[in-house]
Order: sequence, then C-alpha cells, then structure tokens
Amino acid sequence: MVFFIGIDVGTSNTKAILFDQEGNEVVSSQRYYSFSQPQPGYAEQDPEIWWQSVSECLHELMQKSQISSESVLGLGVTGQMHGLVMLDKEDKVLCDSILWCDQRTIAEAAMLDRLVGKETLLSVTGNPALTGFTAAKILWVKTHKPELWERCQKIMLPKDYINYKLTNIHTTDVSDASGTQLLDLTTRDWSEPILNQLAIPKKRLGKVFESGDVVGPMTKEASQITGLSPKTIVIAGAGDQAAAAIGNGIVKPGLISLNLGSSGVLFATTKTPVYDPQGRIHTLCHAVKDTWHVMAVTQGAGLSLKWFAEQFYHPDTNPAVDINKLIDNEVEKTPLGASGLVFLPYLMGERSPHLDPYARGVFFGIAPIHTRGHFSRAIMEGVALSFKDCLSVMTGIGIHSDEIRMSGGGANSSIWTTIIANCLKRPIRIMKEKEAGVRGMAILAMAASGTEPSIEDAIKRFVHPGSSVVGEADDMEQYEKYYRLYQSIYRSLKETFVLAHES
Ligand code: XUL
Repeated sequence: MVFFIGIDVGTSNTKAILFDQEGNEVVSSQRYYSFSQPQPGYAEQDPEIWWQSVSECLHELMQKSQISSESVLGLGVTGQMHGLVMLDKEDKVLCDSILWCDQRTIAEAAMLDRLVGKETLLSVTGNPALTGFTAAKILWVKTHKPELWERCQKIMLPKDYINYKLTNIHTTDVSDASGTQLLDLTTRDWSEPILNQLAIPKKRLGKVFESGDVVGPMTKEASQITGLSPKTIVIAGAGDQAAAAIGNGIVKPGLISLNLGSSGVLFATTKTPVYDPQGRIHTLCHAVKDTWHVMAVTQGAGLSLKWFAEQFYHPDTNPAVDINKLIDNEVEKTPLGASGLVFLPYLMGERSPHLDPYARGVFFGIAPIHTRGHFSRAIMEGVALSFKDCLSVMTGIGIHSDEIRMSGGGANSSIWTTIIANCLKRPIRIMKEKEAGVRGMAILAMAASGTEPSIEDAIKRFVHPGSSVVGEADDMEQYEKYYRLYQSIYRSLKETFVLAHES
C-alpha cells in the first residue's frame, strides 16, 4: 500500500491528512492558531507558526500511522491565498505576513489602478485592483516600510513558504499566483509589463508551475523534522479555493462549489478566462491545466461566527462544551429572520459582490427580545444572503450550474446548510468529505506520482457528493423579503462606512 498527504495551511488552523491509495483517510492532525490585528482592518500572522504547525502535523501523522516513510509517495500543500511573505538574504522571514483579509491597502489599490491602468489590470490579471490581493500589499510595504523592502529578497505566498521549507525551492503555482495580481492569466506566467510598472524585480518571485507539477523531493533536513522520506515528491500545490474545488470535483463547467471556511466562496470552472466587467467576482487560473475559474468571496463567513463564538460563547472557560453544537441548538430554537435582526457579514470589508474595503459588520434592528441565539442565527442568515448576492452576479455573467456542492467546516451544520438552501432557493449537495482542500491536494499528488492516470480519474474514485439539503417553499419566500431588507441596509450605509473610516 502507498500513501499521500494533503496539507491545508488555513487562517485559523493547519490540517494534514494521510490518505491511502484508495482515497481513505488513514489519520489526520490539526494545529490551531489565530491572527493578530494590530489596528482595525489589519490582519497578520507569523509564517513560522505555519511551518511549526505543518512540521508537527506531519510528524504526528507518521507517529500515529506507524507506516514506513518510504511508502508516502507524494504530498501537496494548499493554503490561505494572497498573504504576503517576505524573506531576507538569509531566507529568514522578515516580518509577519499581511493576510488575505487585511484592508490597510486602500491607497495602494488606487495606486495600482494608476500605475497599471484599470482596463489592463482587468484584462491581464482578471481582476480590478483589490486591497486583499498581494500586489497592493507589496506597494504598501514599499511605501510604508521601505527598509523592509530594501532587505526583502524573496516574495512568497503562504503555502509557497511551506513548500520552500520542505524543498528549499522557490516556487508558486498558477492558481495562487493569479491571486497576486502580478500574473498574466492567459500565459499563466508573471506579467513582465506589470512587474516593471510596479518596479517589482522578477527575481524576487518564485518560478510559476502548474499546480500538479512536481517541484522537487523533500530536503534531508525537512525529512528529519517531519519523519517523511527525502524521496517523497512535493507538488506545486494550489490556493485553498482551487484545491477545495478539486476536492469537490469541480474541474469542468456546470458545477459550482461552496466552500464555507473562514471565508465563504462560490467557485465555478471555465474553459477560458471569463470576467465580470464590474469586477464584483474574481477570475483566476484553476489548478487544472488549461482551465480557469470565477469565484465570489464573502470575506467574513465562518470568520464572523468564530468571532461571535469567541466573544460571547466563552470557549476557553467551557472547554468540555462543543460550541458549534451549542450554537446550532440555539439557532434552531429561534425563528426564521431572527425576529427582525439582520447581520451584514462585512467584518473585514468585503470583496463580492461589493468591492468595498470600507464596509464593516452590522447588526441591524436589535431589540430586547433578542437572545444570543438570535444573533447567531442572524450571522448564519447574513452569510447565506451574501452567498445569494454572489450567486446572482455569477448567474448574471452566464455561469450556470446543475448542482451546488458544499464543503468546509460550515457544511457540518445542518441548520446553516438549510438556511443556505432556502436563501439560494437551490438544493445544496453536502460533500461526504468536508476537508475538500486537503483531499484536492492528495488527488493532485496521486496524479503526479502516476498512481492515478489523471485528476479526473482520481475524482471519479475519491470524491463523494452526499445527500442534498432541500429548502421549503414558504421559507424561501420569507427570505426574499429579508434579502431586500439586507440589500437596502448596505445601500443606506455605503457612504457612512466611508465617513466612519475617515473620522
Ligand atoms: C480567496 C481568499 C480566501 C483565503 C482564505 O480569494 O481570500 O479564501 O484564501 O481562505
């Protein structure tokens, strides 16, 4: 028997799963952490925490499984996208990584527009200037921390830093690299004109690979730390959303995946790059050769509920209580519409369908009748209504699907998935395996090692859509009313968010 490992370096934890060649999960390991917010709108994490978590997880997998290290043929890493990691000339991390949900770069996104030009940016990189993407973060460092920029020799994305620690090779893959806004989506390589316009030396960036390409074996040092064999192949990997799409079997047009983790993402594969002329959803390279994808990102999805749980359910003082179950029970006892309480999930600004770094979270309509359970329900409903907003943009640009497949931590909550099915007015197919990104990485590693003839073959064998959650016609109609209210609250507050930022 041979084995494969998938790793996901997320925003709130790192997970690693060991799969056998039949796609069964043999053992798994996980490490939790949080991100720091030195100022409102900022989000940072120390890349060393990711590497420590990955090395501990890998070590634990080998200890628990007791398999021989030589039997692990391949490994793939996925991770949170867009984060800026910078190394100095000794390959030491220069500072904490500025994460995907950080919103400090409003001025730099405008600078990106000026330097590259709005139309070029959209047609070359697939996206309008985005505060969350990496190019604006690089411009921020150049402007505000020139001494760091001076010392920076390598620029990396979060999962690429892990691949670097594993292989000592400076790489990236097309799916993650297209989330930097420095990649030409058509050539699937760095855009030299954009790099020149932004004065970013190409030598600081890693070589771009297709996601399933092998970038190298592990180094001796990494194999000693992790307990894996230096012969284990490491693939280029993928951004977390493309990886989850593979784990959900979304590699051809006609299916949409909904991955509900810290962010909530609707994702569809396309055969050519398809753009929203208004830039309300993103266009990037997919992790499968010759395909692209569109995705709509609700920044504060699981992140909103996690924030609320940490502040108001006191997980630290009640370690024996399963907080997610407690929240689900409380939400089930509250009525649809949370007795008039509406939540806008814009805690960290928003990307889809409102490209709005100024937006912030809102609870609207608080009354003395409201309990903690009402607030939790309002969060689940607000996130689901954001998905409705996003799906309507996707449909509007011609993305149609026969099926929506759901994965991620949020897919474990039957009340949340029911709310989503009602808001989207569509059945939601819940994946049997919720850790889609990790599975997606194992699938790419299996295809790269030749154990599986192709990614499609591996998907047929190892991806299992489960039963569908179907909504109720009456509930769907009621959510239409709340949707109108939800939309009008954002419209009324749009200018106020800007004022609040300026004051
Ligand atoms: C995608 C995105 C998030 C992060 C964290 O564009 O920013 O999905 O990758 O999950």
